[in-house]
Amino acid sequence: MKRATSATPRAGHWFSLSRQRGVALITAVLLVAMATVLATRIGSRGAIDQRRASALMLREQAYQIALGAEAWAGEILREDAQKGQEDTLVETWAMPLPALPVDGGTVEGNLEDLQGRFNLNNLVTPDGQPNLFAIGHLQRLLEALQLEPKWAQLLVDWLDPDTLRSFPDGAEDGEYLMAQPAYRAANTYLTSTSELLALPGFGVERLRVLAPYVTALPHGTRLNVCTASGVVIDTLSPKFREFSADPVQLAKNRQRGCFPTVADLSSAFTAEVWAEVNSHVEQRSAWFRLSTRVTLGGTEVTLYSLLERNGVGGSRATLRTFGTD
Ligand SMILES: [Ca+2]
Ligand SMILES: [Ca+2]
Repeated sequence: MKRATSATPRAGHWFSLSRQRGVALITAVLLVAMATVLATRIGSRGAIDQRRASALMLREQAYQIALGAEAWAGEILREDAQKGQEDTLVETWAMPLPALPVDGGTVEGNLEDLQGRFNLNNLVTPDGQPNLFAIGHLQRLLEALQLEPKWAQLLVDWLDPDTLRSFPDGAEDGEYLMAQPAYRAANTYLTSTSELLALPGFGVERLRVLAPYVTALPHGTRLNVCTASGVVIDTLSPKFREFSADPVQLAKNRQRGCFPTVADLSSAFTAEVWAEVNSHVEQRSAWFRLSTRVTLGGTEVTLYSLLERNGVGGSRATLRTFGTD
């Protein structure tokens, strides 16, 4: 009995020792596992942070290069202004800049004369009145592009300061507040042609068709007939189809400079029509859009700059957007 009682504590001691060793071993294994997980996390976080930092740096670098290209475009426009008042497609500014090498990548760009497009903000005068000439022009342009002319009226309501719905095709707050989610008419000028998407049911497909022919400049710009598309010139007046039928011929005629000139148009229109068209066309431009694409490492930055050239040739960016114009 004595032996048996003395053997029990010894066996207990052995079990307890063995359990302690087991616990120590598990703790050690856990500690190693935790240290490994921690080290891996720190390592991968570090690599991600490093990649993020270098991507941000590349993007900033690309943006600075694009700003450099913008300054260069301003210089081209200034030199162009010194050569004469006219702005045509044979001038230096109209030549696209091919991809040029920069440190670690390339930069390319092109300038477009936005006064060669129909200015949507011309639809409403600064005192809030509809501009009948511009409305007629846009209606004809829409029809020529196989789109419904009603969008001109809807856009007038979107732009004009009042909340009186135009008849028959207008829409004001009453219509927009019924939408899900509800919104209101802007009742002010557009800053981007993409705002057309706010018109009820306009849709991306119509925007894709119309976008190359329209722009959103301050009210009152004239159409530069030296750079405008044939269809934008032809729709200046009803039943006038001179330049849209053969775009190849139009481009050929423009290889020698401005075509058609304002004088060409004055003789093409009847005196009555010309009296109306005359004050809406010219042969020069003050508004250009620069598209710059910078590729640097794996980063690509596209910058759109709206450039306004003043009377003495200096230009400034009045709007900058990334990715979409
Ligand atoms: Ca010029
Ligand atoms: Ca309105």
